Amino acid sequence: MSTRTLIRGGLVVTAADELHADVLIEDGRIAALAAHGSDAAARWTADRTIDATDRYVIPGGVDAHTHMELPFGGTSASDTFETGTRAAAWGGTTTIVDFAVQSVGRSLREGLDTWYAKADGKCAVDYGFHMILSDVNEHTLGEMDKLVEEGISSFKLFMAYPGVFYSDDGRILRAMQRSAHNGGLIMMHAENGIAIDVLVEQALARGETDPRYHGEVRKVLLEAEATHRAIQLARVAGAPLYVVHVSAEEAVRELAAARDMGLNVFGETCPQYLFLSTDNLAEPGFEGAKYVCSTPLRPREHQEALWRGLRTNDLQVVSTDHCPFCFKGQKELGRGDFSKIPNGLPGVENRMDLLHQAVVEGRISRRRWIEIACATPARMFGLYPQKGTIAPGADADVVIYDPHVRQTLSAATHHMNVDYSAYEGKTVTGQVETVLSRGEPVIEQRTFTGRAGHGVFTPRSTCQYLN
Ligand code: DUC
Ligand code: ZN
Ligand code: ZN
Ligand code: ZN
Repeated sequence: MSTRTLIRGGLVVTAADELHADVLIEDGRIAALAAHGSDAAARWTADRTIDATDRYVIPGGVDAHTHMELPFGGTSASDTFETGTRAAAWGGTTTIVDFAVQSVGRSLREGLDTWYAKADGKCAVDYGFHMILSDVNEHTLGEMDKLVEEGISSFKLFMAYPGVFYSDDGRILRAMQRSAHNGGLIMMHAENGIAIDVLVEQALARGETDPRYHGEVRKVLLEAEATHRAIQLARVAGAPLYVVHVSAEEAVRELAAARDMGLNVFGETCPQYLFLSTDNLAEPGFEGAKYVCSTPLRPREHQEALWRGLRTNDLQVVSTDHCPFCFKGQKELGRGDFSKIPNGLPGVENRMDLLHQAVVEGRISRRRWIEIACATPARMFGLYPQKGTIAPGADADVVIYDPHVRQTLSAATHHMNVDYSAYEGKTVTGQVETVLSRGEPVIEQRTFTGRAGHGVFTPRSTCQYLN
């Protein structure tokens, strides 16, 4: 039996348009849009009708960078696929692309199967995977081709974290050459980890152990250098490149220069780099540990360059790099040694609201909000138009967003499984009211009505931006 849902009276906002339209949903997909008050819309009947008057009707968010249950620094990210995707739904994100990890000495297959098992039957919203390459060798390279066919069309490499995820330039070049051939997109963690480790050792030897030194040793120049090097390697290989979690103005300049040359080079930033800074890392006592992530938070001046990059399209995507660790018992592992603080910030629940706040403040337009948070990540990672838009045939992943409500972000009210908020006490205007995932209500009037296992693995095609 077919179920029909009607969303009436809202302002439909996509990356391309804003229109007062009613939206008809049938069997989990968008069936049609018609002007609000038109004869066509007036004739529609449905099993359920959602009144969206004075609200926005937007595509569900696509967060292309999360780390649920990531093993890191002798502990594991505190959100499971169950708690993390539930929190995503609360925050208006209906698709995540998480990172499966290859362990050194193991195959991609083994790593991927481990991540399929972690997520299977647990997720509240749909999910895909990128693959982290920790051990590029002949076998791995062959496996990349098969993964692209399986819908895992992007691969993350690390120029940081020697001895853990790190790949040297030769391995990076080989993986890029392979991606040039199989259509995969290389995602780069661009920081010179070899140099950083020297600075870490020297800082600790001087007794500089507080969280703020995490920001000092992970220098802007070493992000810019690695970004530049990654771009040159990608040029040599003839491969596209997506640089993750760009935090520094100098790195944005490298991306802008590459794009001006016409290269398929893309950049992502994250809410923490847009809203937080080294001031947070320097909070008194050990509080700064809450803000330890890599790339690190930067001095406040860098925020303007990132916003500018988002406006000029030198940066195209805002993802969260959601990788939460509790302050108690996890961040505390680094008391007396900042290098032992597990790296990562919670944020999957906050992204849509923080970016809407940027709309309220006039930093970006409403359509650009949807573009950087929904449409472009979907296109970048081969999910469009199934995800990232509201158009006939698309999955009915739809958020009813109230742009007027003011809310204060806090660990006391968030749904992420972590004991602090990186945005504690911050007031923003706008809030998710109702969320549909493939037509099913998962949040209804700010009550969770979804279930673990509703979300399914979503295979992806290749990047839809390559020229
Ligand atoms: N950066 C983080 O902050 N956490 C996980 C991995 C990474 O690259
Ligand atoms: Zn209207
Ligand atoms: Zn990274
Ligand atoms: Zn990450």
